[in-house]
Amino acid sequence: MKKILFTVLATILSTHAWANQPKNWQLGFQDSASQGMTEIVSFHNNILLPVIIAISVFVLFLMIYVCIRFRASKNPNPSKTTHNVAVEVLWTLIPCLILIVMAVPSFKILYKQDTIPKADVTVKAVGYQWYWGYEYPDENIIFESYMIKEDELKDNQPRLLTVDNEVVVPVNKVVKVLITANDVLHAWALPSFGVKRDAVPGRINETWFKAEKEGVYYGQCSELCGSRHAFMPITVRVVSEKQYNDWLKEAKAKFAKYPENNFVAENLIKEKK
Ligand SMILES: [Cu+2]
Repeated sequence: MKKILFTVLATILSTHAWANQPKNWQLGFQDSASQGMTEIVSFHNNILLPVIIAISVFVLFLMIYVCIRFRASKNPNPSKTTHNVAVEVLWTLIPCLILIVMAVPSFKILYKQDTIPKADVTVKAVGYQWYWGYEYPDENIIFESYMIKEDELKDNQPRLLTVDNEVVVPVNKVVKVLITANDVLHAWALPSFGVKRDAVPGRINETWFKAEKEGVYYGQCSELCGSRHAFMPITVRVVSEKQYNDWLKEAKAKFAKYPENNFVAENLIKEKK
């Protein structure tokens, strides 16, 4: 009984408090933590999966039917028919229609992701071989984020996903992420937010998310970028507005890009422009 209770409790806790990371034997996506990802998951589960299953079952049925009905012993003199206009038109048109049915909602989601609302927080992520650099351009903050090695992990810190300096963002705020790289192609990807963009040297890509739940979220570089590609994880901690402001204060002291006066001067120049 105790064991059952514990399991139930553990399940409840594990679905509420959170670190969102891949789990052993996981099927499907990681839990969504943004509206964008919720839409992607719903598109996948409610439209794509049924269509894929229906097609697979239909083709399987046809193959089994053909194997039995037209086997050599049952059908010694096969038909020599090679063309049938009606069938050929149908098997071209029907797949086209299916693709269109899938494309419309898919484009809707894509365009929505592409329209970035007014940002509350801007974070710049720069891919390096092999770690991520982050900058909060409006806050005079810049830091690097390295993976924690396996033998230095603390309890509950997932292997290959934990970093020393996490990206911290407030919950329920629009976070715009500017993404670039300094050497080769990388990609900044965070499954729970439905976010994945290439980091291209000399070019800035942008994306956004609005995290709906506080917690820690993990992602990885998703563009093969060299021998330590697997060791440049992304960790985003979503916190309350107050905790975020506290973190900002701390981070400004710890990770200041310019001495305070220079930062003010820089902003004045920006405003004048
Ligand atoms: Cu990379």
